[in-house]
Amino acid sequence: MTIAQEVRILLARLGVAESAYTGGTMPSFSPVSGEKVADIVVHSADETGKAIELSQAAFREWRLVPAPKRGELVRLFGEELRALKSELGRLVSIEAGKIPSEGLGEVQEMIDICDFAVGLSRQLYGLTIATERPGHRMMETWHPLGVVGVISAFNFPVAVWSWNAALALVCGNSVVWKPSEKTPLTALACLAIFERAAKRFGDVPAGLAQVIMGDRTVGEALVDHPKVALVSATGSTRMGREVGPRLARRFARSILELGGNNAGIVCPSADLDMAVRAIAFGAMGTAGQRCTSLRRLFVHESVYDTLVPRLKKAYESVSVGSPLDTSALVGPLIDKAAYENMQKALSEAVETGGIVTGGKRVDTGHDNAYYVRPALVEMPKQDGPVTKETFAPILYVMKYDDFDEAIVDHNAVGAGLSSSIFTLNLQEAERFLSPDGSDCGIANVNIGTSGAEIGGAFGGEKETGGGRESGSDAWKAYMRRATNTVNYSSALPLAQGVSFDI
Ligand code: UN1
Repeated sequence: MTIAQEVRILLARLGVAESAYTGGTMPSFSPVSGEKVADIVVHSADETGKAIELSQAAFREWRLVPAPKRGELVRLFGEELRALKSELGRLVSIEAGKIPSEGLGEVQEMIDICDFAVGLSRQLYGLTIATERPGHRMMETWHPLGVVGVISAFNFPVAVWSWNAALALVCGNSVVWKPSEKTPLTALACLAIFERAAKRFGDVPAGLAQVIMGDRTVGEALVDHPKVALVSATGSTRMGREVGPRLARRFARSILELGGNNAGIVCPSADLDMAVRAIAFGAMGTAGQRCTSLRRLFVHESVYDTLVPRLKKAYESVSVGSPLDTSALVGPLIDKAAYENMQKALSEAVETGGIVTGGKRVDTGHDNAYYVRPALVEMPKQDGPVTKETFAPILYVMKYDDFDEAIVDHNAVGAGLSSSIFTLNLQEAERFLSPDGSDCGIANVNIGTSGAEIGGAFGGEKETGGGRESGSDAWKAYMRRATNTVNYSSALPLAQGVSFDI
């Protein structure tokens, strides 16, 4: 069976109408073999506008449904996802090239956020605040916000949408999703699964969750539409630099989840067995195509000559191959451009004095599929390509002798998403988590940079964009806050002691 044939079978099981992915103008490819698997029907800017109008109408109804009842829809969605986990996980492997456990893991992340959002639907708490006036009560109320636009990237084609959608829906919003052009099929599948849940729920307003397909003109129409209250955008810093100001211009809200150039520090006391495994998964897992992938490593000089050879061995032995019919741990890069960017970064690294292990293309018999051996690059210092994010499995390794300097170098890049330290020394660990330690949104001790749980707020600082999604109180970004003061006395005392007697 060809991949295209399997895609058809999976999409039929997932409930996607054939008309959405045949005869359209946007070809969709599988990075596993490079073959075309579908022709997606795209939306014009006009159709995007209509989808947003429908979403606005759905929002007006949905915001009046009690939050725990909204949670019931998300609970049903989680149930449908559980039932179709293997099909959707497989489609993620086909479309994004993830190995099976990571494809399934992504769907698990969707299920987990649904569970989280269901609980949240009974916990959209506001504070009661002490008022300075007698006979008054002050409180805050959280209200639904409006149409939430979601722009997602190819590397987490289903989980990132669900972090946003599950929260947005329990918060009383409607959702319009513009997926990556590289992963439209999984988006169609998510919507079809959602529709099953909506049918079981019964009274869901039409257009509560929608997907719009197309290139950046569709994304721009979403970003610029006056009825879209919030856009949550995941992608490159370059994309964020365009989206952020456009939203700010019309005072719309944004959640920006942009690039990462994540680092780890390996200290003299580190448990090296643990560090090797964590570094291997962080840097080579998902073929280095997570925004949380480990890209820079600072190793103390006292352990450098023990750790680095062990890492090189892991790099030389890791299996690279098809995620569909081998047990390889590293699948393909998403496309040719990703491969070329990787090679460019590697040659820049060599020009800057780097020594490369790995990095070569692996021949799988598919001309249009791009498999590479992950690259470990020993660098004399943090320079050249090390300071930029290259979305590929490249790990730059540098030696340090002074902990304070290692922290300074750790923070000396544009992005600020994820970070980790490997140490058994309490002072180093706590220092890394302290105000003058890691400047990232995620800082871990004895855990790699990637693979965050949904329960925490996810996102980062500086060029990563500052947005937070998923757990903790990230839900607040999807609601508007009203401060309410009620006077239940028969006097009218003014705040700040002001008198105004007429
Ligand atoms: C991303 O790469 O855009 O922490 C998201 C992780 C995953 C999410 C990554 N839970 O690696």
